[in-house]
Amino acid sequence: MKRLLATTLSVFLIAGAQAQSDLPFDVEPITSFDEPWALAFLPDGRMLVTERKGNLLIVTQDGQKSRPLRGIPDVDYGGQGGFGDVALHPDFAENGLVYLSYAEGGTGGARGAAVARGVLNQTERGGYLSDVEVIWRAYPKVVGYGHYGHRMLFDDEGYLWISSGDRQKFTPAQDMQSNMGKILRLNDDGSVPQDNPFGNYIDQDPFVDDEGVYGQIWSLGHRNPLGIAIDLDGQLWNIEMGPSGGDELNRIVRGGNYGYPVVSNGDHYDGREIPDHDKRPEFLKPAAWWTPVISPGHLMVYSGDLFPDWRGDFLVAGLKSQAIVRIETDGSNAREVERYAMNARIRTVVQGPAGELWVLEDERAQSRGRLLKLTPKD
Ligand SMILES: [Ca+2]
Repeated sequence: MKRLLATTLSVFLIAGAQAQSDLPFDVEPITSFDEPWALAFLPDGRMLVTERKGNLLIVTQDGQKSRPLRGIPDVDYGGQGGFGDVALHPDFAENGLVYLSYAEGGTGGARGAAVARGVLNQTERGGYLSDVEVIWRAYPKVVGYGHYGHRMLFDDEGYLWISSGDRQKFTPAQDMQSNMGKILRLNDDGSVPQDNPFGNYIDQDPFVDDEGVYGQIWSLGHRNPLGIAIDLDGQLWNIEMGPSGGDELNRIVRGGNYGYPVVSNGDHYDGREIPDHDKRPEFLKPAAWWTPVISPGHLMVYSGDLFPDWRGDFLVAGLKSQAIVRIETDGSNAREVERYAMNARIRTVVQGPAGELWVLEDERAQSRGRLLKLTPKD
C-alpha cells in the first residue's frame, strides 16, 4: 500500500515536472512573502507588495525587501480579509499618492472593505505613509470574513474603480442601499463623479434613506469580483468567482445589472439551483463562464512586447485551478485559449516594465507565497 502510494505520488510529480517544461515561459522564483495579495510597480522599477496580515513592502526586482512601511491602516485579518490591493495614483510622480484596500473592523464583530490613500515617503530602509485618509468604505459593515473583492484600478481619465464583493450575503448585490456586490466609479478623492449612472436614482420605498450610496454604483449584480481590467480599446471588464460553478468574465457596461444572486450559471454550494442566465434575459450575461471553476484571483490585460502573441489578451490568476488562464477577446465575446499549470494557487499576475510577468502565489496548503518572474523561453 505504501509503495503504491509512493508510486502514485511520483507519477504526479513527474506529470507536474512535464507540465512545467511545456510552459512557454521560464519561471524564476525571486523571493517569498507572508500571505502576499497584491503588487504594483513604482516608476523606478521596484514594486510595492501587500501581505494580508497588514504589511506593505518595497521590493527590488532581485528580491531585496524593505522593512514594512509605517503609517499604514490597521487591517482586520482573518478569513479572506486583511490587506488587499495596492495602486498608484496616475500622477504618483508628482503627488506620491498610494491607494490601499483592506478589511476594516467595525463594531459588534462587523467588518467591511475600505480604501485609504496616503503619500509615500521613502527612506533608506523602507518608508512611511503620511496624510493618510480613508476615502471609501463598503456599506453597511456586516459580520463574516469573505468576499471583500476590493480590487482597484485607475483609468486613463483618472477615475478610481473599485470591485466590491457581496460579503457572502447574496442580496446586497441587487440592493441599491448597499455598495456591495457592485463595480464602483469614484473620483481620486473618493467623491462621486457627476456623470455616474445612478446619481439621480430615487428608491420607491418611502421609508428608505435616499442619502445612500447610489451615486458610487456603475454596475450591480456581482458576487466576488476579484479582477478588474481595461482592455486595449478602453473597455472595462471584471472577473468574479461564481458559487458552485459559474465563474464569470463580464464586459462591464454603464448601469448594467449582471444578475447575481437572481441568476448564475453556477448553483448554491448546498445543491439548491440558481437559475442560469438564459432563464432571465433581462440581466446581462457573462462574455465567458466556467464550470468547473477557475477560482479567479486577479485579471490583467497584456500590452507588452515580450509575449507578442498575447497582446490584448486577458491573463487570469487562478487560485483553485492553480494556473494562469489566457483568454482572447474580440471586444465583446471572450474564450479561454490556454491554461498554464503553475502547481500553486496564483493570487496575482502583473506586467512588468519590459513586458515580463510578475506573479504572486497565494500562501495556503502547498502554495508558498512566492514572487515569480516569467520571461519567454529562448
Ligand atoms: Ca445555475
